[in-house]
Amino acid sequence: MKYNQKLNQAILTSNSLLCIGMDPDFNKLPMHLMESPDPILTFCKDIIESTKDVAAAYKFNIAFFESLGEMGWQTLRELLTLIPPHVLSIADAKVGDIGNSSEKYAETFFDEYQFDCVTVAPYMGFDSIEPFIRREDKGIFLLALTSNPGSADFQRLKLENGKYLYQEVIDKAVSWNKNDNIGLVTGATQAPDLKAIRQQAGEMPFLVPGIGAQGGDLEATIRNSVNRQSRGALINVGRDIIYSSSEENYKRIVNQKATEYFDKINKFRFTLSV
Ligand code: NUP
Repeated sequence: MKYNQKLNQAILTSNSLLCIGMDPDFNKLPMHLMESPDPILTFCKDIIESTKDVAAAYKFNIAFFESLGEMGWQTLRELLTLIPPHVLSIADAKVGDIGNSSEKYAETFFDEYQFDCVTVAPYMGFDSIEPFIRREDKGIFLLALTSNPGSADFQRLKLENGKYLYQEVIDKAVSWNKNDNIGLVTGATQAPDLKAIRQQAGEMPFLVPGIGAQGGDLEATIRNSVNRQSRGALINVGRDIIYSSSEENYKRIVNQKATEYFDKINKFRFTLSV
């Protein structure tokens, strides 16, 4: 199946734009999990179990798994088998290197781990991106205007042609999108700019982190980033959902929190603003 078809099917089948941010941090786990033989694995399994009915995608931030050593990669492999088949799996690894090396990153995430897509940094240009977009069944989210304060350091630099650097990235992404498998990472903390980015990017999918712990405005984010079909954006929420309770019954609370996001996101994308 073509990547874009898979992405659209994930959104339609789940009736959701919610992407669950899988960023497991040992120090933030509910205390009672310390008795489990593998607290991180148990936690992540519980999170998937409690959110899979409202999720369109899961985004695994690779740093949180790599930092666990070999166990981390093993955990990742096991967790990927638990993602429902219609749901999109995203490797948030922000890769991109000379072509020869990018090929290996593509093999790692697409073949060895079978992710549907990966986040890629645009800094090294087309040949660093091509190995990821060559394949029609896989996709990328290219960092455009990120959610962090440092995003202004480079992304908002004005070029000689009058555009911001991030706008140039978007224009290039549009021109490279022959296989319909490029999306953009656009931060929810940049909500006012998302409207213009949507206009510039056409129907391209967005991956939008920055809701919850980073304080992005959910309503403005949704209204400004969805495409003409009220789709085309995956709204990532990590800490605000996965650490919403540290009690023994945390699975129920996590489910409630994720369902609240699911409902609010759908309300904002399907109703006009007042
Ligand atoms: O611009 C970006 N902002 C961002 O927070 C691009 C990202 N990939 N992320 C990632 O999204 C970040 O590394 C983390 O994995 C997640 C946000 O998590 P949270 O703030 O919802 O907990």
